[in-house]
Amino acid sequence: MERGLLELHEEPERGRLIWSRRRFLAGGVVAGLERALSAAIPYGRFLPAGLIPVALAESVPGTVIAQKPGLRVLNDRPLNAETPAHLLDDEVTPAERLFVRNNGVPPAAADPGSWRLSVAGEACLAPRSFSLEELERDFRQHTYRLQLECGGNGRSEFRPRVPGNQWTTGAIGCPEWTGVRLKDVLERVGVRRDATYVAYRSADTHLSGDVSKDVISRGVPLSKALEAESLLALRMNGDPIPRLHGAPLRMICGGWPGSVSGKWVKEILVRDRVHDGAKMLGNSYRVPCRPVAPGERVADEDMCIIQSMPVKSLISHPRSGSSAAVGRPIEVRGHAWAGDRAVADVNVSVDFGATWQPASLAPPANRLAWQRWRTTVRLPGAGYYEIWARATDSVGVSQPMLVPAWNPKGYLNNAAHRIAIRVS
Ligand SMILES: Nc1nc2c(c(=O)[nH]1)N[C@H]1C(S)=C(S)[C@@H](COP(=O)(O)O)O[C@H]1N2
Ligand SMILES: [Mo]
Repeated sequence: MERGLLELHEEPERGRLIWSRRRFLAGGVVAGLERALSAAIPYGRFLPAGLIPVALAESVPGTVIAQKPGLRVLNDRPLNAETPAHLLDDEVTPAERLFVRNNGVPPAAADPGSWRLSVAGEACLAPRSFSLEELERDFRQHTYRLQLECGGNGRSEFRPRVPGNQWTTGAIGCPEWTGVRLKDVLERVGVRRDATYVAYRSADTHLSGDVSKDVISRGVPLSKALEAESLLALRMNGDPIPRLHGAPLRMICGGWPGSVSGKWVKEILVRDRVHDGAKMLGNSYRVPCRPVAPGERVADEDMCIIQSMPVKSLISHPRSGSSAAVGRPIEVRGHAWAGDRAVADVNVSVDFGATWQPASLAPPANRLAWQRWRTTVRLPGAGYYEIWARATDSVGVSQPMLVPAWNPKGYLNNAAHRIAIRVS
């Protein structure tokens, strides 16, 4: 079972072992932690009261999927699986390391030769359909690396707990997508002046078996759909899109919650209003427009649709829980991303946030692609350490150290990533 970092607080036995009731650090608390970790904590004096060491909170891997060795399955109906951070070290996420988030049952393997995309909706001037061959032949193909992050990535850390897949940090990836620009297709059909939203409908089927129900049908405002990087993708990493990831045709709008990037797309709808398809309303992919108390019930009209995802980073190397030799500098690297924005800097701490050192940060391969960062850290002696990484976006917004604003479905947790390292 998955465990959030905070869950150990709720386990009285372990909690007593770790923290005194008074919740401030007595020397004895660090000693207790050192016993639990079987290691000294050289920076123990900086350990924030109440913080559970990552090494004590990390979960055991669950079941795996054949095509995706190492991924943790969170649910097998519908299939949902996340990628451990150390398997996200590639610049371009390979298919076998991309998380899977299904809301329903994927369609059976489709024949790309007979697949048709219909483009319609009340604000579409000349509705028509396209074969995939027409999309490839009659439109310019564009290739971009685009981040795909589930809006619920990090959900497992919200308290009180919220329903849904208990993602830790692994519902993120940045494959390379090739296809036609949504903009070019919309230009071909023409859109009315009152066009406001562009949405998808897909071929997957509802878990209830009711074929009249859409599993999920979401979209983006016209302005996002018209961006150069918004694609109807036919290929992922140079190959036809894998079945689990939306073969043969998928909408991709990078930097927004993954749910706007429809898989197995059959229809594009140009709407004259905010799209009202499945999972556009209620608590789905919406958060309170203003902060609420944890656990509070929020009225429908006070919920706002998630747009750009917030700034975030991941430590993809070294692997959490690994060991290093005394005196050896350690290369630390990962990726950082910031939704529609770029990342401005990434800082790393090895002393529980007392001091930070800047990492070098590469520019994105293109807009909406994650950015590689790296640095070298020195750990002063044997013992237990945590490496923390924290990114800041182009307008100066940083990741929080703690879980941000609670919301009913547990979206947008961009708290800084922490890994455990033992030096011996
Ligand atoms: N048709 C369809 N599209 C979908 C989904 C789905 O269940 N059905 N899941 C969405 C969600 S919530 C996410 S996070 C991404 C996940 O993409 P992936 O499974 O390729 O990683 O696809 C989105 N597109
Ligand atoms: Mo998602």
